Formats: sequence, structure tokens, C-alpha cells
Amino acid sequence: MAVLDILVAPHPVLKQKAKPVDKVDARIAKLMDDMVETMYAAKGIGLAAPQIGILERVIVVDVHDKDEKPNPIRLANPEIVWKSDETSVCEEGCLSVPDQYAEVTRPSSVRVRYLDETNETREIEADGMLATCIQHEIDHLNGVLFVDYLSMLKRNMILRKVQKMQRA
Ligand code: K1U
Ligand code: ZN
Repeated sequence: MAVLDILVAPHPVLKQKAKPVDKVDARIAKLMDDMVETMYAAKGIGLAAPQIGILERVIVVDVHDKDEKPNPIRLANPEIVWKSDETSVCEEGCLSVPDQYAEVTRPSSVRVRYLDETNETREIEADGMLATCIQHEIDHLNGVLFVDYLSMLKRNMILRKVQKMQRA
């Protein structure tokens, strides 16, 4: 497995739409493993392939508590097949927008269809942090960052801070 570099906004790849994978073969399974290792190394709870410069529809998430054992979920071609009308507000962060946080409103629960690491089609129903994280990662596959939900003023403030920190 390998720890890969994470792109930081405003990198143009982060604004592009990722392509579906044809099949979860050995290459995609290895990509999923590398993404899990990269997510853990960066102390994140999720990661999408575009964040490491790969425009394919692959995400990984793990929202396990500190006192629980790791529980990574690997998803290719994730698709929201149902979302609740009820919404929740959650403070979000992003490994591609380092050290910046903001509240985002999203559906509280979602049902997601995806291909797992063995190319099996699966569905998962998620709520709480898992639902927020999966929606955040699927947004990455569509070139959307959490700052895109904020006012232009707040978004520009955050992106300017990130660029300043990157230059320092
Ligand atoms: O996609 C990413 O950049 C990963 C991101 C996932 C995420 C965090 C919070 C809400 C939605 C999605 C992170 O892991 S940011 C770092 C982090 O561990 C964290 C930040 C805020 C709240 C909880 C965790
Ligand atoms: Zn993110």
C-alpha cells in the first residue's frame, strides 16, 4: 500500500467530474487500499480519488470511534438512490481545504448503491456522520467542495486563507 499526495484547493482537478469505473479489478482494488492508507495517514474520515489526482468514481470512508476498531468502506460508482427529507447541519472539513471548517446542511440519511472491492453491488443506509461523509465524498466526484455551499464571501475568505497558508 502507498500513501499518496492530496491535492489542495484551488487545484483544477478538484473541480472536474470523475468517470465511472467499468469494473472493480485489481487496479481499482489497489487504488482503494492506497486511498484507505492515505486517509488514515492524513487523519481523515473520508477520501475521494480526485483528491489524489485520479478522476475515477472511487471513495473510501471510515467514521469509526477512537475506541472502536477501524472499519473502512470502499465504494466505486457510489450512487444516492434515496435521501431523507429531513436535513442535518454538520461542521465539515476537507483534506483538500486544510484547517478550515464550516457548517453545511445536507439530508440526514441516505441509501447508497455502489460496487465494493470485490465488484459486488451493495447498498448501505447511512445516517449521522457516515451520511454526511459519504455525501461530501460523492460531491468530490462531481467537482464540488463543501465551500461551494457557502456564500461567495465566506468561500473566497476560506480559499484565500488556504492559498496564503500554502505559500507560507
Ligand atoms: O474528503 C475529505 O477531504 C475528507 C474529510 C471528510 C469529512 C469530514 C467532515 C465532514 C464531512 C466529510 C475529512 O476527513 S476532514 C478531517 C476530519 O477528520 C474531520 C473534520 C471535521 C469533522 C470531522 C472530521
Ligand atoms: Zn473533502
